[in-house]
Amino acid sequence: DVEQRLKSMLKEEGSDCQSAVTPHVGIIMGSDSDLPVMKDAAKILNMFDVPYEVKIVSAHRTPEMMFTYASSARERGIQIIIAGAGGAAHLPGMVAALTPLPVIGVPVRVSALDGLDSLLSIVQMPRGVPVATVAINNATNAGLLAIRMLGIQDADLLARMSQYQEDTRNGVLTKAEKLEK
Ligand code: RP5
Repeated sequence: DVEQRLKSMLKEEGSDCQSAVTPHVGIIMGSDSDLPVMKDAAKILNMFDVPYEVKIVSAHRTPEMMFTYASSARERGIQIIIAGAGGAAHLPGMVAALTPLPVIGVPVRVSALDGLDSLLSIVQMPRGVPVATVAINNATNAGLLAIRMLGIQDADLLARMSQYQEDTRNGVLTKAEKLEK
């Protein structure tokens, strides 16, 4: 199943996968073919020790499941939904229409249109139904954005985000120094 596949993918990359009793973030995607992209969101949540769940939910192939998932997420304790899809990528927008929770959309590059189709399908939401859209295939940023949102109510998490930013900055400076030598 998808959680097992995610576990082995993350294990190969040295990132521990936690299975949570009460997930705070729901990572959903239209197809298991999105997993190689969407696993990067899980990696970030692992890094920050935030419990999450991962599910395949398709707006087109399993619309009833999408309805049930989105309309019950809040009462199950989910605080943020990260939704990835490619092509006619309706999943993030439809989920945002069905829940008051913040939804982060990840456009997955799948087709001949190089991901532009996915990006526009997700970002061009009508007024009143927002989806926070990250760059094409950038599930890492979806994970980081979720951490920042959760950090509003969690000072420790926000401090760790500041540390992450400092580490990122130091990484760039170290590379720059090496180039100068
Ligand atoms: C979308 O169609 C999925 O999110 C996926 O990105 C794309 C292709 O799905 P598969 O045909 O690979 O299952 O709904």
